[in-house]
Amino acid sequence: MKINKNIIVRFAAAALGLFMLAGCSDAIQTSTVEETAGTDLSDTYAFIAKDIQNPYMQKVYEGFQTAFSELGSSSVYKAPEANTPEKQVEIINELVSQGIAGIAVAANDADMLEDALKAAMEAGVEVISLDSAVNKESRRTHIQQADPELIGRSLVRAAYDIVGGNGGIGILSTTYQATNQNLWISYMEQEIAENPEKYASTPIVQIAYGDDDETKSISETQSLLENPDIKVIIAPTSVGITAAAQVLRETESDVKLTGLGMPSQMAEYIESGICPKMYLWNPVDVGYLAGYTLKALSDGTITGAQGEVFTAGTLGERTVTLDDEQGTEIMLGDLLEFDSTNIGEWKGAF
Ligand code: RAM
Repeated sequence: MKINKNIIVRFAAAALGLFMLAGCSDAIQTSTVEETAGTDLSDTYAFIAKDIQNPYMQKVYEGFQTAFSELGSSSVYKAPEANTPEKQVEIINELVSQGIAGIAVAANDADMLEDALKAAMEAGVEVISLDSAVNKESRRTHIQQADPELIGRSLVRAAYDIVGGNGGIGILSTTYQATNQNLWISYMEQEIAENPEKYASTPIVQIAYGDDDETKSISETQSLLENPDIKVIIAPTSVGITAAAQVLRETESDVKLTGLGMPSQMAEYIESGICPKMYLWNPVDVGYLAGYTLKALSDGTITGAQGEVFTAGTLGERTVTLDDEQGTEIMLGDLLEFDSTNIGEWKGAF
């Protein structure tokens, strides 16, 4: 995968208008899991999040719900209390037994959902993953938020810039099995391995796992701060980055922060300089694209094979492409960079 794609550095008016359109058409409350027992689910599509607490996942569901309201079908939000694959299996089995039309899952493990998702597809349920992929046998295709290689390399380059090439990196990830975070971390390691001279004084010193749980992310950040070699933390998770930012503010630490975060949650830390820059894509659009993809699979417009093309509502034409593991994926697009010059424009968006 090449990394010569443009990062959107400044406020992109067109993109902002687009997601506001997608994100605001339906006001929703998704802090609780929606009940499905006893309902006809033959035209209902489920988004299974990593866990119920995560505000990022709720943003993804906003777009998912908007897609299905445009398409005249129903959607439902399901999530386990904690981000374990076992609980996701229970949710999948329950939805399949209730006759759900399709499932998009942000997986808590690449392989452990395989039996349940294969059984779902055999029962005629359309299955895709988003955010955090399942293996290619367990899905028709995957919704890829932005180029994983670009994400990993951009985060390490940002950390390097923040410490001026002099200071170790601590990573605050999610769970040990999270496929998306692990893929991004592998590209962070590759960026350093391929440029040994540049990163000689900016190694990855330690990787910690906050499990996308605020309390654990706070304590893991405190542990990272006990290591005097760490001068910058990369948190490639919206839950982790906000927890780390709180700790850095409260301890008045000189350690800096970068990662993947939602502008609405991180604006104050970007403005104060704790997190000089961070990245994300449009989470609402991730869910919106997933919704249109599931519908295109149900309609038979696509099967999830490489080269197929369909129209994803206001996002326009999308093509199914090969991913790194010879499964297929549909790329959402741009990696957005946020810093003090543009955070004000984005903080009301997501
Ligand atoms: C967290 C989740 C998710 C990731 C975002 C950026 O909410 O772990 O997987 O994509 O952060």
